[in-house]
Parts: sequence; structure tokens; C-alpha cells
Amino acid sequence: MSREELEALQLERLRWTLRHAYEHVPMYTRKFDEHGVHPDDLRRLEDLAKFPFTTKEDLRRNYPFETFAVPMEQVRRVHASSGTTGRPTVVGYTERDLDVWAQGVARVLRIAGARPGDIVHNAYGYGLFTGGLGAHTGAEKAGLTVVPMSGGQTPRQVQLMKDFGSRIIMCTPSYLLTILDYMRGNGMDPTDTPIEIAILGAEPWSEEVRQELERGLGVKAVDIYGLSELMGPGVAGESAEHQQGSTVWEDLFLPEIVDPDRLDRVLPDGEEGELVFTSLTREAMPIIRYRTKDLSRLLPGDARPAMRRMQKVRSRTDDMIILRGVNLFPSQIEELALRQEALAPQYHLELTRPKRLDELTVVIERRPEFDAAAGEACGRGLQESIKLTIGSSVRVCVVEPDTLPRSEGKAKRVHDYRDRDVSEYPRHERSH
Ligand code: DLL
Repeated sequence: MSREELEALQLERLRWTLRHAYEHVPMYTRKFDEHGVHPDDLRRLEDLAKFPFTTKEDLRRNYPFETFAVPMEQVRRVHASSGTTGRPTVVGYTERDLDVWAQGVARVLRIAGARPGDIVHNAYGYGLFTGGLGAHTGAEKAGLTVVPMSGGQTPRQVQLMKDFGSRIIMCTPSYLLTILDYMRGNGMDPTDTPIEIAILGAEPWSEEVRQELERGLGVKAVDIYGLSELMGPGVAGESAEHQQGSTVWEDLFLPEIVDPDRLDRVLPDGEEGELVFTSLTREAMPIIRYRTKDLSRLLPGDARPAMRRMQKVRSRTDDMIILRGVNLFPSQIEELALRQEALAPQYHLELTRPKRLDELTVVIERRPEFDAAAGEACGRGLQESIKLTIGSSVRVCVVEPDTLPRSEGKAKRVHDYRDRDVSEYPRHERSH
């Protein structure tokens, strides 16, 4: 499809989506009316900028099913986000929505290099989280064989991927680090598995982690992006040939980049800002201009020239730590840490407020092949490089190998103790 043909299709689908949302979801009727817009006001794709945004808060307020645009007898499945604070957000799918979702993931598998006969080891968590079932149905749709492992039970995962000859693994990048670590720690050669391709997502991961995993396991690691509010994994996927950001399935989702501080401003391609998506085919739960909080930029297509790519998401607007006036993102620290040869990609960021000022401690493991002195030296190196490149003074606490908890799904990197009493701080924080 040429870009012109794609845009014509987008316009037609967008018109349908706006009308469907306005006519069947009271939340959208209200929002459009309050905003003084009507679906008929959309004449060109650019007119979408006139329509109001949708936020996670909007979805929470309409918990559980008020955002559904079809009667319940047409809803075949629901998923929900983890909802660490307050109510989860619920997502519904019609039969056709489930089919489109599977297609989205199947396309990701295809540009990642999957071919008929491949066995897919699926270690995304099954359940309300969209990762497990999303990857599962996508792999089936792509005509592959799925092993529905879910997360956890690492020794068994390793055994079965070897026994079954799985060529592809799908899991979070932090869980693949856990698998790599487990193999190294148990005297196995991590390159001695049948896995050739790892399709990783659900959390930010740096180029440094990509290299660590590719070298450590002898695989090609590509990105898969998505979020439950839009459907789940498979909104975009990265080509194994280029490894330069994920192609957005623009016939299914319309991406925009907006200035996170001035939301009325849609930014041109190439500029960094907050990703905003509008669904183009969803029946059960159309979503209009959903603010993802993910920071990215739109780039020209590579593997599928008519469709734009999104730069790999390294941070979210709500991940940003403001440390004594300096803004920093966990991903920046990860990148700097992995340039220190004796430091491992297992780390926590701890925020405390011992006196009245915020402090940040990077708690990071030493790699087992280095001694304590080398670890300490690299810890000092990391502290200096953070000061130099980000401008913040932080503490770095290098801990023994294999002492931080390992991730089986999405890793929790930032631990915020600022509102806690000092007596509740982790032990190494109390002495300062
Ligand atoms: O994490 C869906 C998913 C499952 C994507 C499996 C890929 C693989 P949620 O739990 O709703 O859905 O979380 C969505 O996770 O807004 C991003 O902040 C983050 N995220 C997802 N994929 C990536 C990625 C799933 N490839 C939120 N890189 C999103 C960076 C990602 N962040």
C-alpha cells in the first residue's frame, strides 16, 4: 500500500471510529459536546487535533464497562491493567477485535524473522495482563507453534526451550536478563540454546541491555510495543533487519506526537514528545487520542515504507525523577551503568528524603567475574559519569552479585521512600 492509499484508509476508518465512539459511548458524547466538536468536523486527518484527549483517568472513572461501545453479548474477552494505584483499567474485545489484535502480533513476529515451523516460547505472563494471551494468539495467527509458559519457574523454562527446540522467545527484557543470569550462575553456556530471536517489550530497555542480551545469549533481540488501553502487545514491532525502532501498524492505530507540556500542540515527525494513539478498527472499545505518557518520536518507515516507525520508548513522562531541580530518567542511568565493565544490568533506584532534600541511590550489582575492588572503582566511575552527563549528585552502592530480586515480568526499578520514615529505609540507606 502506498502512503496515499494508507492515508485514505486511515481517514475512512477514523471517520467510522469517531462516529462509533460518539454514538455509543456516553463518555465520548459528553467529551466531544463539551469540546464543541462533532464527528462530522473531521474532513482531513489533521482535523483529529480538534478532538479531546482521553486519559487513563477517563477510563478509570468509567470502570468497569462504561467505555464499551457494543452490547455485552458481543464482548468476547476482557483484560485489565495491573492498576497499582486505584482501580485497574478494563479493556474489552469483540471477536473481530481479537482477530485484529492477533494480526498485529503476527505481523510483529513476521518482521522479527519468524518462519513456518518455528516454535515460540511465550514467557509473557498469562492472565489479565495482555502480554501472555496477546503473544499467544498472535503466534498462532502467524502459523507458528506456541509453548504457553507464562513467567516464572526459570529452570523449567530453560529446560523446555532446549528440549522443544524453540527458535523464538517472547518475554520482557528484564526476564530475559533473569534467564541469562540463571544460566550463567548454574554453569550453563547461555549461547547453547536453540533460541535465535527474542521479541521483547512491555517495559523500557536500553541499547546497552540489547547488546548484553544479544551477546550473552547469541540471539537477535527486537522490540515489541503496545499497551492494554489500545489492545495489548502488537501495536508496533521492530524489523530484525534494521533494529531501528518499531513499525507502527498505522492501518490499525493512528499515532500522533504531542508536546507533553502544551497539549494543544501536535509535533511534526522527528520531534520527541508524548505518544498519542487513536484506534482505527476497534469495535468494543474505540479509543480517541489516548495519552500514553510514553516518550518517543515518529520516524520514516523502513521495513514497511508506507508506515512510520516509532523510536524505541526509553522513558515515560511519569518516570521522570526531579532530583533537586534536575530532571532525570531511569533509562539514562541504565545506559551509563552498563558502560562500566564490572557493573551488572541488575539495579534499583532508591529515592529518599533523609533531611529535607531528595537523594537518589543507585543500588547495582557487581558482575560475578569481577572482584569487590573493581566493583567499587566502577561504582565511583558511574557516580562521576552521572554527575558529568546528567548533572546530578547521586550515591552509588555496589552490591554483591545475585542479591537484588530478579524480575519475572515487568521490572520495578524505582523505589520511592521519600514519604516514609527513615526507620523504614533499606538498611544501606539508614547510615547516611
Ligand atoms: O505492556 C503490553 C505489552 C505486552 C507490550 C507485551 C509488549 C509486550 P501494559 O501493561 O498496559 O501493556 O503497559 C503498557 O508498557 O505504555 C509503555 O510504557 C510500556 N511498554 C510496552 N511496550 C514497551 C516497549 C503492555 N517495547 C506500557 N518499550 C506502555 C518500552 C514499553 N516500553
